[in-house]
Amino acid sequence: MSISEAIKQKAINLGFDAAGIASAEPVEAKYVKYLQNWLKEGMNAQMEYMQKNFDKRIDPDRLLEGAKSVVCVALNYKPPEQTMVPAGKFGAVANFATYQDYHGFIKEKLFVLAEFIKEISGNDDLKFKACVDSVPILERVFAEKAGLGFIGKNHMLINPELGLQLLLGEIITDIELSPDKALNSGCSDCCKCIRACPTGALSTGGSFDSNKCISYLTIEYSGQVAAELAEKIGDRIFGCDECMLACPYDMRAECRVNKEIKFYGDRKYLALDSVDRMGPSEFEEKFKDSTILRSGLERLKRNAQICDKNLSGHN
Ligand code: B12
Ligand code: SF4
Ligand code: SF4
Repeated sequence: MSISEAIKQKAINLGFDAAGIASAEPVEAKYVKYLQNWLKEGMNAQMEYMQKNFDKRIDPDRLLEGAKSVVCVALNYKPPEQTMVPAGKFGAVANFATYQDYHGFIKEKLFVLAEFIKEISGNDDLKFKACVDSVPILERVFAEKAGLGFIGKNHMLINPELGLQLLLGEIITDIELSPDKALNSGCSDCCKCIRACPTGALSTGGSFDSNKCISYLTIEYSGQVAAELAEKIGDRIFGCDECMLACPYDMRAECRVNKEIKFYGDRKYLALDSVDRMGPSEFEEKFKDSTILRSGLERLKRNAQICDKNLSGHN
């Protein structure tokens, strides 16, 4: 088995559902242009961090000098069971947030994988950078390049077998590995996700407007949500899965295999009155190992009020 194959096999043994390798060359010009326009048009809304580190986002060498390869991994989090919608006033949490915070979970495994790469390549001086979400790198573009899937019209990285409820991570390293080929697959003439998006954040022209995205509004945005958007949030208290759940690739996807990442079925629906009453210490205790903690109690309470209004039928 080649070193590259052994690394991918190790990633699977560590509990990832897919692994692939991309060269660390800068991303193609079409992606650079897309990102430039996206930022110029203010599609990043108030996520100022997206305006920073442009060079790093498109070129791994800016993140790790001498970068040669990017080992990309994906973790399937499609829940094995559907939680019943409880009667009463509850806010729905996006599936990724019904697990323990994935950032630490994936990063720990990437460090083990990096140690393995050092060992198998016999290179003690190997340089690497482990990335999950917050590192400025276009994760979906590298995952696509590494053959893990294709980028759909909902902008998600879609693997034909595993679907799109996938979390991504990467190891940028300075050793030369054999790159995989990108998949030859795509959405063809389907547009289900665009029709399913409650706010029109997605367009057939390929744009993605964070200003309208419920995931952005409920997780990242801290101001008051404009009334016409607030009513479209419905009962979504944290994140949004609509453009994924509408996708045929999700319907036929396998469910999560990894049983190591902690799943909290009871976080799928949060009682709105209990969020309203929640104090800081209860919030920290309940969500200490959750991505919900990062957004803070104030935002969660604001979202609960929006959901409450929507469920009461007046806005
Ligand atoms: C900022 C961000 C957000 C923002 C903005 C979303 C967005 N579409 O950019 C908000 C808060 C809205 C968000 C929401 C979500 N996010 Co988010 N987010 C990120 C983050 C940190 C950066 C993404 C980014 O670079 N955006 C910039 C824009 C320009 O990127 P883009 O729309 O994907 O477009 C690029 C390519 O896809 C491609 N492209 C796309 N369309 C087209 C069309 C044409 C014509 C061309 C040429 C190119 C092109 O070109 C662009 C490159 O420049 C990444 C982590 C990372 N470091 O990458 C996670 C990440 C993308 N998020 C993730 C997840 C899970 C989500 C949510 C599902 C969470 C939820 N359930 O609420 C939603 C999904 C929303 C959606 N449909 O995209 C996962 C996605 C995994 C996957 N399978 O794809 C990531 C990779 C985190 C991770 N490590 O797993 N997110
Ligand atoms: S996450 Fe929700 S609001 Fe955002 S693009 Fe997808 S369906 Fe639309
Ligand atoms: S719903 Fe259709 S258009 Fe949207 S990502 Fe899935 S296959 Fe592509």
